[in-house]
Amino acid sequence: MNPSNEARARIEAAIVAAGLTPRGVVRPGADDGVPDPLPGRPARSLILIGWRGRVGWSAFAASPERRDGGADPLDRWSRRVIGGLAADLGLGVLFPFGGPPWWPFQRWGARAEGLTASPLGLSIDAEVGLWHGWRGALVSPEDLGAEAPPQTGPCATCATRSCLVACPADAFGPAGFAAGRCRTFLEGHAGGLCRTDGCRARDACPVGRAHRYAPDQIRFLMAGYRATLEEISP
Ligand code: B12
Ligand code: SF4
Ligand code: SF4
Repeated sequence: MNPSNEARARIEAAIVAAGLTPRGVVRPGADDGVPDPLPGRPARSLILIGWRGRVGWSAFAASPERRDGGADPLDRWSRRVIGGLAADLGLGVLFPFGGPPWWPFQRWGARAEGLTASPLGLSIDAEVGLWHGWRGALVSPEDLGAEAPPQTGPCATCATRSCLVACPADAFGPAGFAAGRCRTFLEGHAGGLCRTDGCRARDACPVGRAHRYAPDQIRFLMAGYRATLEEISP
């Protein structure tokens, strides 16, 4: 194994041991604005980290942060676990939360795994569909490998586009996602199914059904999403 493959394999093994999933490599350019991971040593690679389908949820579900009743448990857990990996491996770390400004994780996901954009604004993977997300990225001064070629996105050939018609609040229009419409609907009496079973639009996509999040995962994320909506449009 050449040294860069060896370094990547070591980092990926540590991510898997922490219960998370390595989500490909990005080679940051000047436009990405990624800070040097070590003084005087520029960033040459990002390793994205997240969950694909249900993989990753059980590590968080068993964590003290999930049960301690404090604010932002998932973000605190991500900082502890991924920040811990960075410290152990001598790497830098970035998170998708904590903005604005926010690091462009969806754009990085397109480069790292060839993911494409769905009409919902979520990125879609040919295997797990819309059921994935990111929890952080490790920043390395080493070249850890190439970015991925684009996938053949399932949306390009999707005849039904069932995601777009499934939202009872009509929140997906020509101008993009209308977060205010979603919020008003979600908090009303009729929003019960979205609150308990998750976003109807995300759920309507036929791709990657076997990877749909676990029911408690969906409820937890929906509660967090409602709190965020309240923050951005009180
Ligand atoms: C802010 C935010 C929101 C806001 C958006 C409104 C606002 N006021 O800006 C609100 C609260 C409404 C929201 C809602 C949701 N969000 Co949100 N959100 C974010 C956050 C924190 C920042 C987005 C951003 O502005 N990034 C900055 C720009 C520069 O980044 P970007 O990569 O270039 O992406 C943006 C655009 O440039 C464009 N884009 C450009 N190039 C490309 C290429 C591809 C392939 C794609 C798909 C998009 C894309 O899409 C992005 C717009 O969000 C991201 C995390 C992150 N750091 O990206 C999560 C994130 C986008 N959200 C996510 C999710 C899952 C959701 C929800 C389903 C709720 C939930 N948490 O379960 C809903 C979905 C609603 C919808 N249909 O979009 C996931 C998406 C995972 C995926 N499969 O793509 C992310 C990545 C969080 C994560 N940790 O994984 N969100
Ligand atoms: S329903 Fe079709 S258009 Fe919508 S996200 Fe799924 S594959 Fe893409
Ligand atoms: S949560 Fe419900 S109201 Fe909001 S976008 Fe999804 S389907 Fe529409």
